[in-house]
Amino acid sequence: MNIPRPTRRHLLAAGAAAALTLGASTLLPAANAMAATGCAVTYTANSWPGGFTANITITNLGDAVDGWTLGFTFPDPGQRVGQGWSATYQQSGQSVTARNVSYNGSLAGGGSTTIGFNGTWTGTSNPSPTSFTLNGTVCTGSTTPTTPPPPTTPPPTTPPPTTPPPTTPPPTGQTPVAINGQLRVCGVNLCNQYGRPIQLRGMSTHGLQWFPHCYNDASLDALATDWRSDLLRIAMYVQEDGYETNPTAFTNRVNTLVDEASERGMYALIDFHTLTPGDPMYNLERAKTFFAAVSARNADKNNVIYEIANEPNGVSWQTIKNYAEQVIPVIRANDPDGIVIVGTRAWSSLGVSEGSNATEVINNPVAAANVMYAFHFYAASHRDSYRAELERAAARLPMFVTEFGTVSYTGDGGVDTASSTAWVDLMDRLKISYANWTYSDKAEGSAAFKPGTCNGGTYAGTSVLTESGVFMRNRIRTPDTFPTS
Ligand code: IDC
Repeated sequence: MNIPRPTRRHLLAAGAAAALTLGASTLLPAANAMAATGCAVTYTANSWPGGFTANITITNLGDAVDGWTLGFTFPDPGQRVGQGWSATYQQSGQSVTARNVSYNGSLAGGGSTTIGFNGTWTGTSNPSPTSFTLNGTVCTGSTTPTTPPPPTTPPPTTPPPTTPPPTTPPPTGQTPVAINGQLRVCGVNLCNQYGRPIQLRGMSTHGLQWFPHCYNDASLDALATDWRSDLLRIAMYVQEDGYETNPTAFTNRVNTLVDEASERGMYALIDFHTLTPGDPMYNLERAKTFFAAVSARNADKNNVIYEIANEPNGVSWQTIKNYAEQVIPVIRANDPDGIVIVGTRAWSSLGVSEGSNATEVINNPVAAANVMYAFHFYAASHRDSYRAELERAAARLPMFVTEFGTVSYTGDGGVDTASSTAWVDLMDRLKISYANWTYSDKAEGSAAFKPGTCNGGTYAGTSVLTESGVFMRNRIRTPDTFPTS
């Protein structure tokens, strides 16, 4: 029998090191198009006490594959995959599988792709996996050793954005959705269809049950074209005369507003606005029912983001995480690439307002890909210490400010211009997306419109705006700088 000799190839690994790889396993029948017949993997990890970021470059050394699964085993039982990007991860014990996402499933012979994840570890070291499989075939590429943990503070790791999908055509329109397309989380960033980090800036509705008349063609036109908003957050209260009183009507109302945002090229952030009670588990079944419906209805859209619990309070991060890990699969079953935003402890303050901090999330992230974490603040109540914690967290977690006010946490009172400016500057600098509370005419300081505005037909310009509205419109309507390649 004539067994072909394995061919030897060199692969230049990212960075300075060159890894010698073997294109082996040519014994597999070529007829099996889904089997990789040879592969090389380069695994690099930056570690700090308790956490790490891993990047994995997969090179297909055999026939082209259409769809792939990478398998590997962590050497240490304390190693866990957290937030991942460019692949869907599953972990069972120490075994991990990473499946391709839609844009990187086709790997030509000789083609490569890079995926990654943030992870946690508990042992005395954080060893790299040493054996990888691609569609069941053992890869013979070498791995590079894990960087030894630095003694104290973790490095601010911002994993590089993944290679953009090669075939994305230039945008055909100028709206935020036309330019950016389907978003995904990459490292700690929100990335557009070109794999480049972006920031979305926009407004939140008030409670749909109280201000239905504020969301109409004229007001949404003004939001899209006069404010040049990138997104509309649709705040659907669950209690307080909200969803629980008429699930069908509120679901329909949310879907209609998703359509209105879509028509105007804005992203739609569907907010399951839990507040009191603060335990999201109280609403678990309602959340599953609601998100099953809206994710099925909107699965084909590329502009929908799901916020599954507005402001958990009085509950542990573990409880919130348990809730998220039950609701996310319901969404993913219908809309696999939709981004999900998870509320954090203490009114989405990353725990700070209950004396904790972001470490509880960093060390125990939600076990799902394409997830971001919510941070909320009210500028007249929350200042330097909250800003510092958001900045610290944002170096390690994908953060999204799904709600903030320029006033006090009551939603009322005067605008704190200095603090609001510091906050918006910070979010701009870190490319943290945000939605301001509220695009409504309620007689309270946080509302953008003067009382009575929603009874008339004019929403554009500044004459209808409050001090908060003028401030936010000025900040939101400056040109976006979305990268397109
Ligand atoms: C407030 C509204 C206020 C309303 C109240 C009802 O501004 O008009 O009467 O809710 O519960 C949040 C919440 C958000 C609050 C807002 C201001 O997410 O629902 O809205 N806030 O208090 N978290 C911190 C502040």
